[in-house]
Amino acid sequence: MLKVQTGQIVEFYSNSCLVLANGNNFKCKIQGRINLVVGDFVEIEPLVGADYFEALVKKRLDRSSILYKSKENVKKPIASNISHIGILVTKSPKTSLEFIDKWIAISINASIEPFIIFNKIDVLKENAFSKEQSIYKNIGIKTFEISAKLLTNLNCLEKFLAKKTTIFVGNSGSGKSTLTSAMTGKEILSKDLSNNQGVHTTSVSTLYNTGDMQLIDSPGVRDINLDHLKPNKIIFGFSEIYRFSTKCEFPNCNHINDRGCAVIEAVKNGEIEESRYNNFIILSQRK
Ligand SMILES: Nc1nc2c(ncn2[C@@H]2O[C@H](COP(=O)(O)OP(=O)(O)O)[C@@H](O)[C@H]2O)c(=O)[nH]1
Ligand SMILES: [Mg+2]
Ligand SMILES: [Zn+2]
Repeated sequence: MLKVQTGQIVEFYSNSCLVLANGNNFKCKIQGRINLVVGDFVEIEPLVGADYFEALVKKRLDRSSILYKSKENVKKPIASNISHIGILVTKSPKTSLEFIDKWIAISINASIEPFIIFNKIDVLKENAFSKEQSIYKNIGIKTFEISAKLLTNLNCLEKFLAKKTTIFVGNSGSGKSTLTSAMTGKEILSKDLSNNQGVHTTSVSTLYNTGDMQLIDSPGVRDINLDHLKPNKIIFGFSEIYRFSTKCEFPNCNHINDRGCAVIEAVKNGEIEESRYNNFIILSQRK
């Protein structure tokens, strides 16, 4: 067996992980204090004489992207090397436009491409998402309309996701597990095992390799917020607002009530969607 191999973390537990390297899954212990998450590319050293594939993680390779979450000011990585974030949007449960805009801002600030999946079209009238479609197509976001349950339009989505590493985000009940199952052909079980008090939770993050595409399923993503993003970075998640902001008369314009504000002007004449502007203000003024 090769002495040192390069692979990718496909499952991550609290202090061990599963690494896919050269077609084999290695159960790995982690040497020293390397900070690792699902999606990381690593160098491993197989253990000599082990009955099955066991190895030691020696080194992490550079990440192309990383998603963080922060809790009480501690920044914690959740998953890495993601190229795309698919935001699941449904009428029931209702997805707010603020949720969509928050995830667009998180994605763009992490150098990950966001796109939108309108789900559960099987129970909706045609054009039920026309308003949302126009808001997001206008700012250059790719959109899909699917039924994860009836497998409607999944072939378009599949084509788009080829060769990409994607994570689906959405409110509870929006269809993340149904869609992941449909895409991977695997039943996705609920990964949160909690005791009766709901105090102790164990969670596993998984990267599914489905031939052409990679899907990451990480419970840690659920409660990501914008805490680790400085308010002045939020505007990069609103590219159309950023574009106008460079034309404001005063360089320190807060785009709320200032004279000569090109952003407010653009909202007034319909060049910036009102919901996008409102969510920009909410997200950049928080705390
Ligand atoms: N009608 C309909 N129901 C769906 C669709 N996708 C998911 N569901 C249902 O919505 C519920 C929540 O789905 P689930 O995948 O568990 O959502 P998650 O919480 O985001 O993982 C389940 O009862 C699914 O059967 C869809 O395309 N159409
Ligand atoms: Mg689920
Ligand atoms: Zn302004």
